Amino acid sequence: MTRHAILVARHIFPEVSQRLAQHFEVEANNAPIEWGRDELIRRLQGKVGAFISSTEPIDATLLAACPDLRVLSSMSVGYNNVDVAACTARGVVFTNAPDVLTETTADFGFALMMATARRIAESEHFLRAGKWQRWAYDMFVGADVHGATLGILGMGRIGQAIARRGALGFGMPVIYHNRSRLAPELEAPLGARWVAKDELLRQADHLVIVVPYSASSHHAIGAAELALMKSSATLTNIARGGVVDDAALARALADRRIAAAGLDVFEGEPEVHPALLQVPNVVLTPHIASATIATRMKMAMLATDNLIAVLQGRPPLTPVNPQVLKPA
Ligand code: 8YV
Repeated sequence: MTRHAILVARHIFPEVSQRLAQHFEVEANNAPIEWGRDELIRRLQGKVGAFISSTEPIDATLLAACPDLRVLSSMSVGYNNVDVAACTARGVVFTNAPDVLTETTADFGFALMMATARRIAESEHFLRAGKWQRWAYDMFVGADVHGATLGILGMGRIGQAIARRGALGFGMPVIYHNRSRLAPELEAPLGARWVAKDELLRQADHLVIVVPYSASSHHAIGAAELALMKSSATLTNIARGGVVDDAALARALADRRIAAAGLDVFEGEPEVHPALLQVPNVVLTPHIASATIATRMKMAMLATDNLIAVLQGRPPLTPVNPQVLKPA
């Protein structure tokens, strides 16, 4: 019996290809580079499945050019790079990798928010530059995290995990804005309160953005929204570039419209808006919120298991378009 041919489109733990090779003919990207669209289409010829990440652009044109594809498995929770409706229309199963990264990503979001509030990166650069000569009462004074109002935009699994850290660990009153309200039994232990978006912006001392990117969340935070925030507030974005208007944010930071920002994601990353690189009151990290060895391994293995399951005719663990699955 001929074995299915599949593609591992990103350089990843060797365990992924090793596991997949037990079942399939595997072609893998063994270099730490992204394949461009044409290269991806070329490599996908004859492949029934592919292991991807959140950076491969999957749209109707690519799918039409790769007619053998039956399943695409991403090792990411976010999938704004994938046209899921186009996958569904072509009968291609698409799976993502939720849950396994929730706590790790929340740890990072909280750490980035704290680094932002307490000016850790800015003061470290100062020290490394040999500028530290004496103690001063106002040297790198920042904002308290404990007891401050934590505002969360997007209250999915990661938002709730951040709320838990704030409410239970740091005594922070939690307010949030989300399309839908949490069930009362989820709100109660966190003391979390749903508020309108404007109220969230006006009241938050530390605003953390965890809303997925879509046409409706594009520039959800722009100049008008930043203008509503307290001048002492911080903003942390661990969601996706494009949810925040980076140019407007850079202006707000330069004008001290808000105190500081922490950004792990950027519009057009890995490019970073040049104005953000010029302002001192922003902590910049290269999209690493889920980056612990244990969690990245879990994400990769979940994506691998999803791929194997679909190609062996079993239901995947975390399908995004389960309606495509044929009844056994
Ligand atoms: C990943 C992420 O690092 O899961 C996501 O949506 O943004 C990150 O955890 C990256 O996207 C891997 O594909």
